[in-house]
Amino acid sequence: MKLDTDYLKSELKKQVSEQRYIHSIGVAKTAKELAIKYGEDPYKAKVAGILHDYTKYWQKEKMAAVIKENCVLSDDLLQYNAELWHGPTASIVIQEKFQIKDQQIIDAIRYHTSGRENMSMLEKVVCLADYIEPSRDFPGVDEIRDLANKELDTALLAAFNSTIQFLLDKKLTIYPLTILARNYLITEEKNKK
Ligand code: DGI
Ligand code: FE
Ligand code: FE
Repeated sequence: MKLDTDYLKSELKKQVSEQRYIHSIGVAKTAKELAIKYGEDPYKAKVAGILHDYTKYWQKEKMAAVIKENCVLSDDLLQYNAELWHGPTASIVIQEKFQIKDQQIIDAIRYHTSGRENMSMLEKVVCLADYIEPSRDFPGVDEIRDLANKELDTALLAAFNSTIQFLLDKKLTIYPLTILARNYLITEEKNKK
């Protein structure tokens, strides 16, 4: 059964700021376009895009409770930056709230911030769309937008490099999955040659 995406949007609107709502609609649109380009399901990309930041403004305590209650989520998350908590918690909350059972959509939401090794095509398009949707504006975003139309993996690698550089500059910890995601893409690229 397909969910009405206008309904999902109206529910998202109750959870986030106006700016975050616009961002999420942008991610949904960009993820759908990338999905079409790279042979993934555009509906799944749109749903994951709309809902990926659903819990972004939840209190830390509320997200921590979701992480502790759900053993599918690794509790090492709690030792890292709370910015990382909203993807995994959203992936849990939306299952009950919207009766979403599609594991690909759930994982695309769960890993949209950190990435991981061996990401599925849906995970890749949602993660990349999150970086390059139209309202995003940071140094280098246009280069990543150009790359996204030619080489998905190269664009995603550039996005992870940019995040890791940002974290290094700010002297913040780096979540291990982000490092593993980057290593994996580099190794894949070398193996292709
Ligand atoms: O939720 P968004 O703002 O749309 O984007 P996002 O889900 O990619 O969250 C990005 C924030 O998470 C960004 O400010 C960097 C921060 N962050 C903190 N620690 C890490 C991290 N991002 C990654 N990938 N890895 C980390 O270790
Ligand atoms: Fe996010
Ligand atoms: Fe986002």
